[in-house]
Amino acid sequence: MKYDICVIGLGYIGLPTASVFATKGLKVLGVDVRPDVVATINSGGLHFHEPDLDILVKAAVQSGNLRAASTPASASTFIIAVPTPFTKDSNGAKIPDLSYVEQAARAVAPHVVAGSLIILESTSPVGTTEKVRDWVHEELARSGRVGSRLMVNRSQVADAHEPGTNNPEQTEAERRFPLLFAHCPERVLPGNMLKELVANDRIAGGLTPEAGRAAKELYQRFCTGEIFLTDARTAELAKLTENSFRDVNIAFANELSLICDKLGIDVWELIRLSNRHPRVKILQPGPGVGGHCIAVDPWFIVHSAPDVSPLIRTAREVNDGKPHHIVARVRKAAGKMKKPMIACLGLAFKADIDDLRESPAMEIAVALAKAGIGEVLAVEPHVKGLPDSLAKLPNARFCDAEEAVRCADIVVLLVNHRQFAGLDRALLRDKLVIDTRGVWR
Ligand code: SAJ
Repeated sequence: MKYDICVIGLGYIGLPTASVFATKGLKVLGVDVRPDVVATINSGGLHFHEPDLDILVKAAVQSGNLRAASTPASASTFIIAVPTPFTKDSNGAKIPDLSYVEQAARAVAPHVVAGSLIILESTSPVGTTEKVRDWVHEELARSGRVGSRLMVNRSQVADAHEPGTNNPEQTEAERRFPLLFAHCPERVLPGNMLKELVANDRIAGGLTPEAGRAAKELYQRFCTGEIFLTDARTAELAKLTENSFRDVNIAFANELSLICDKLGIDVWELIRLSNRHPRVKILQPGPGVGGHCIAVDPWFIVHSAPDVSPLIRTAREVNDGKPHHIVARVRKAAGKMKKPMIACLGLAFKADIDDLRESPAMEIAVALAKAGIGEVLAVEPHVKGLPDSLAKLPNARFCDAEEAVRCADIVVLLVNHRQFAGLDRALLRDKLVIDTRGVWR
């Protein structure tokens, strides 16, 4: 059977995207390397929490339009939505890890036909869509589907062009076996994904104008926002720019919180008042910046242009430094107490979700438990038990919020989950409270 779309990677982006296309009547094959994820989705279930996504996935699977599998199959369009984490080089510098994208590109190659559209949705460093094209063509050559002697050296073709522009020239193989490549980054906010997936404006960046137009036409099947055409490199940098913009702005708020701690000023009041200026809109400080996007993507810019990105780098460093500052505050609060009970309220990377990836709250709870500053009573209403990195430590146990606060000497509010805002404040009396989110002011 030939599918309309084959989506590689059924995570936070791939699964909602596959499901929404399926509910619009397209035949979608979702591919994931994890057999448990494939089985869960085929039974109409969900392997992570996102409001209302369960209903969408169930509807998509029950309609018969969405099926999950472990390997790709023939389709008109391939969407790559796999992780792009960073790794460290031998000098400790953060560098993008494109191995999942490469694996996905090579895996779809046997299933493409002339005219297939291949879309990279994963947030990626500038130039990755071109790499996807080259990996696919390498596989085509390797398998003999285009004569390998036709694979002229692409770098020779590229040399003739201004670096940083999409190269309009094609290799002979590309002329004989035309494929359309585009980068169409997502912009959905975890916790509000379904609404934003449909309503947000999008960017479709083609390696060729034709590829951009084909991608735009596809997303118009469900996207009610405007879709802007550009080239792939601009689209790649636009996505990184959006998340870096937010990171820099949060870093400003976090730096203010450090200044206020030093000067004995309430940072929340300061920001509230400053924001009454018509052109000032300061974000909120917190225990640090988490998640798999904002804490990662700015590094992709820094990696590709290190000499000219000191602001973006420093913002990352300010935000990454914030968890250490909170640990130091807890240590100071513990003072000479012997093994105090420390309630850590929240482990997720932000409010009302279950995602612990790159979570500063987790980093803080683990650091407190490891340092043996006290006994950590970890509270996270959106997960079932202690995550592995805490479970293996002797000084940590899983609690519900009320029990943790009752037992605690020090209460550290790390995530502004709705449930914590409603906590009986009388329970906080006589406790040392460190509210990193300004919830209980
Ligand atoms: N945070 C603060 N203070 C704030 C706002 C956020 O400390 O004022 C923290 C949060 O607690 C969290 C982190 O920043 O730890 C990131 O949270 P977020 O809500 O700002 O963003 P994400 O990571 O959930 O989603 C972002 C969004 N990007 C932008 O808003 C520019 C989303 O639109 C992207 O689609 C997503 O990254 C992504 O997938 O790239």
